[in-house]
Amino acid sequence: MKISIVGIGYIGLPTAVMFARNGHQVVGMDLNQKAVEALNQGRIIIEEPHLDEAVAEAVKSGNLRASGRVEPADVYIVCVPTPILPDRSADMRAVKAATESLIPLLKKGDMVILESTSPPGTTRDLMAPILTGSGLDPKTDLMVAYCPERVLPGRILIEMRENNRVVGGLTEAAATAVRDLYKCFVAGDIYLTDATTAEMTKLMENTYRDVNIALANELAKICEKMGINAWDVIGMANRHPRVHLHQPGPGVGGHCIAVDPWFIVEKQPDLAQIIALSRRTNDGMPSFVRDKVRVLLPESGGRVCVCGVTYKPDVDDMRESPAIELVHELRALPGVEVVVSDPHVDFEGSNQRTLVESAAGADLLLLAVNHKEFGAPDFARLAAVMKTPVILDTRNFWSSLMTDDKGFSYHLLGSGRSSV
Ligand code: SAJ
Repeated sequence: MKISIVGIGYIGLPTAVMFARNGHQVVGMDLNQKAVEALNQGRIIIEEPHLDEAVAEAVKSGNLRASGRVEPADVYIVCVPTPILPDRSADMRAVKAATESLIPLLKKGDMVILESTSPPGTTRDLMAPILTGSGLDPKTDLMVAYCPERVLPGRILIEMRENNRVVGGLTEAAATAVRDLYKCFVAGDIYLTDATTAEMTKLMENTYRDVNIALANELAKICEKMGINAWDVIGMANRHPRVHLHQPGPGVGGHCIAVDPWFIVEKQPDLAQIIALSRRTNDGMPSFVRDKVRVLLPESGGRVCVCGVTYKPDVDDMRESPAIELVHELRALPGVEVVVSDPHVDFEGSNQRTLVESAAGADLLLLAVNHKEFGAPDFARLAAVMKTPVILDTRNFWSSLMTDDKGFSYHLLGSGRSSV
């Protein structure tokens, strides 16, 4: 089949590769000219393990290319961003524009699939009415469905193949047709439902994680007050066969978990109480960490070396990163200076110098992101170059390395027994 993918970012591009590998003719469309040029040369402009080789191979095979406009096809897959607006409602402009761009191209029997994470009701109430503009009936003339991705950045190519999927059709026939299409590369099970149920399912998966992380962050604050260690509590509670507490940290980032729960709140603000409170709890973590830093620094201020600014370890993605929010909040404190070290991104030259160079003269080393490069630093050298050897570890990444006398005053987020 000929497949047009609208949006070749973190999800659209790997999806395009999967279909191209399996014999379909795929054209990826993007408004970003750089993404289009790169793809046509078999290159990528994002960081994701093995995606570069997979793209190069698919382009070479002749099954994948890019274009600056949507091309006529049998299947249209919309993978555009749905960011959040300042009032915390979903910005659906890209989905709307992408759907409108299909109107002149649609013919009877075509499939229209939405993958973008969207508020419940989007496929039925936003897309379908736009699609009627083609003169075709979205229920009887087209196959319209919502088919969300569930892949974890860093493992996208593996999870795209292996994860189970949910397909929500505007009709049963649409859900079945879309399942049969995705079967060419999905090794997991594919479950069929209606579009709105599938949209809510996608949002609840990330909301479940957000609420669980909020619970861990609340536990961290409670344990600090009570002089115990939240990481020990979590480790032991998780030995229970039906308990899976998540991990505290300086906040929740990324374009999914920090955003998606608001799409439920938007629809049912009076009912979505735990969901909204969890979002606020996690959004409050950078300020909570800032207040800890203030206590650990000399009264007049000082220099903080922040280790890691991406939204999670071992990725180059800074979207909604709580570590960046933390940097801004620290800088708003009088007399506080911040230097960032991060080998994965260039944030004010963060990847141009070593950790030891970044930490020189600092009063506090703040571990914000547990990148593998920070796994076993040379603590002796760090202590020697820093002005005051103090550590605040927000990820429990270094506690096991602090057994010998490393010359540091070590503080752990979520632990009332802060100094080892
Ligand atoms: N985090 C914690 N504590 C934890 C786990 C994560 O503080 O115990 C933080 C991370 O540091 C990060 C944020 O949460 O800032 C999100 O990271 P993540 O690894 O949990 O998730 P994402 O955003 O990279 O990917 C999620 C995944 N969803 C779930 O696991 C339910 C992925 O499967 C989805 O496909 C993706 O969102 C998406 O695109 O929606």
